[in-house]
Amino acid sequence: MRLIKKIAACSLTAAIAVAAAVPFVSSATMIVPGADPNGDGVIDIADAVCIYRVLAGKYDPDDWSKFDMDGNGVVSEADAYICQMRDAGVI
Ligand SMILES: [Ca+2]
Ligand SMILES: [Ca+2]
Repeated sequence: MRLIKKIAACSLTAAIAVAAAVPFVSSATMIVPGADPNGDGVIDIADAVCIYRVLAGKYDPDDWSKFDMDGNGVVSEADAYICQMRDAGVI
């Protein structure tokens, strides 16, 4: 009985981990074409820094679409996270 509980707990943990990872992978792999905050043709950590500068109010861009990496219509930390993931080679 105790072994069954452990197996069930492990299975539940694995299912939760997969469910938590799927939204990040699916949204992070879908970078909108043309989205490139600093416009240098490469998505890297410098783009994440640009997004954080915008979010901090240090920079007011003319074209917000370049900063919306996932194309959800909102520029947020998630867009900076996508740049960091690309820079790290995860996506
Ligand atoms: Ca760039
Ligand atoms: Ca976005």
